[in-house]
Amino acid sequence: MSRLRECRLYGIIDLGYIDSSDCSRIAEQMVEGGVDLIQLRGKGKPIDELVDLTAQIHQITRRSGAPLIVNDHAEVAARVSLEGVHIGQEDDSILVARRKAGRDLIAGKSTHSLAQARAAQAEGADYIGFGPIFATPTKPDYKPIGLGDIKQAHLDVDIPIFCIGGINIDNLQSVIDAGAKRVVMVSALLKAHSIVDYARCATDMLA
Ligand code: TZP
Ligand code: MG
Repeated sequence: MSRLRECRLYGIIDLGYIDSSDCSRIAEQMVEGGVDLIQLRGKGKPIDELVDLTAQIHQITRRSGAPLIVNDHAEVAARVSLEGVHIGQEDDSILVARRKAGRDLIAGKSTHSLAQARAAQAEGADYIGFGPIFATPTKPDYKPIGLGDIKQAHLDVDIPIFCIGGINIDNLQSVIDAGAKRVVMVSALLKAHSIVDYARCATDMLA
């Protein structure tokens, strides 16, 4: 998992923002821009479609070495070569997700408080998402937790922490100043005029 510690920018290919037919092109651009870790998030999409898309994206990510993570569905990992699964508070436990995948892959967990961050580490998560830091249209029902707990999260938890939620180039420095070493970007990256340039700018700031 040492590779995970080196990751700074986590990009999510969210099918709520882009068409399935654009997945490969976007994965290419993320890789070119230096995105370190890539997730496919396809809320409500059939498993067969997620299997096809992850297989396509993995052709691209395997060349750069960026781990590919599938959101929610560990069963996809049982059918496609990919590196990890990301699960939420209401999803399978990490144990169940690993059992469904049938192998010991990277397991990430969404957390929305310091207590959940500590619990995820105790449960065996390899990394956590921590947020939403700011309000976000990608998860409109979640109350933002703000910047105040980021430093404490890094004291409480040893596994890599990726701050998430409403993060973009304009507010990234404030997130870094609050103690973040790693961030996730979804809409900011997917809506950027140039994903490559946007990602390069973010990775430079996080270096
Ligand atoms: N989990 C917490 S906030 C969030 C997720 C999946 C969405 C982040 O999306 P964006 O567009 O970067 O705010
Ligand atoms: Mg989930």
